[in-house]
Parts: sequence; structure tokens; C-alpha cells
Amino acid sequence: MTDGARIAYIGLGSNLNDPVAQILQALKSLQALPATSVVRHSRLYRNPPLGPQDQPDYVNAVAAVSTELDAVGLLSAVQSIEREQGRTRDGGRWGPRTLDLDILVYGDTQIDQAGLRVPHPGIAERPFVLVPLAEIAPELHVPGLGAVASLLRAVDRSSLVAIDDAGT
Ligand code: ROI
Repeated sequence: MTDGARIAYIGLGSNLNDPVAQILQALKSLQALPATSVVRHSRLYRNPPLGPQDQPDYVNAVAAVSTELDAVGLLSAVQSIEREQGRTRDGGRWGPRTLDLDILVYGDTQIDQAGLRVPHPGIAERPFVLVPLAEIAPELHVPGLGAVASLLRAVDRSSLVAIDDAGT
């Protein structure tokens, strides 16, 4: 279904099977989605796990996409990218994963339904979301939460390290 293009922000995360390669492949797959293009993406950031510590460090990034898919269509599209990249979630909800794609923001829409809450409920507490989001959209107003730049001031960003072009 289409009802005009919206800007949506997608959070990307991986901590298994070459996380940098997983994120780069996911960006290509987002660009290849129907009626969707990646308009901007942040650098990739290596950072320790939030939650259980007995798992590898994560690589996180955020992409801005322009899409004509509605939010539910975008959700099923990003879930199919997760599956294509062999997502395993053996560790459960807080365990390691090859690829996690979250719809952080979808235009100015607020959605609260089973399996889809937008804006994503974790945004305000998660430096690995706010730091890359602020890199590409500091002025963005997150519906119900406020400006990204103000949200960023409330989190500790010291554990995030931007990965350079050599991937180190
Ligand atoms: N921790 C970090 N650093 N990055 C993530 O993407 C991430 N995703 C998760 C949990 C397990 C909460 N921890 C994370 O789902």
C-alpha cells in the first residue's frame, strides 16, 4: 500500500558473524526494497552489549529511508531482511543476533500495536540508537519524546566508538 513518501529511521544492530559486514549488507538490502531508498546513514559504532554482558560487542548504526511503504509494510520488509541474513536469536530476547532492524521513527506517526510500537520504546535510553541518530538527524523531533539532540544530552555516549573506513 502506498500513501506518499515518508522518512523513516531504522536502527541496525549486529553482534554475530562479522557484524560490520552484516550492517553493510543490510544497508544494501534496505536500498533494494521496493518504493524505498536510503537517503542517509550514520557511521558504524562498536559498543558493548546493553543487557547481558556474556555476548560479543555490537555494531550499531542508523539509516534514514524515504519510503512509500506503510509502517506495517516496512516492518515486514525489514523482518525479511533479518531472515535473509540468517538471523539467529538462540540467546532469546536479550541474546546475540546476526541482525536486528528496528523501525525507530516513521514520519510523525505514533503506533502502538502488537509487534509494532513507533517511535521505538527504547530510543530515549539507548546511546547506541541516539548517537548515530543524532549524527544524521540532530534536529529530528521524535513524536512524544522531543528533539534528538536533547535526548542525546541525557545519555552516556562514552562507550561508543565510531568504526573508521578500514573497519577497525
Ligand atoms: N546492545 C547493544 N549495544 N546494541 C544492540 O543493538 C543491542 N540490542 C539488543 C540488546 C540485547 C538489548 N542489547 C544491545 O537487543
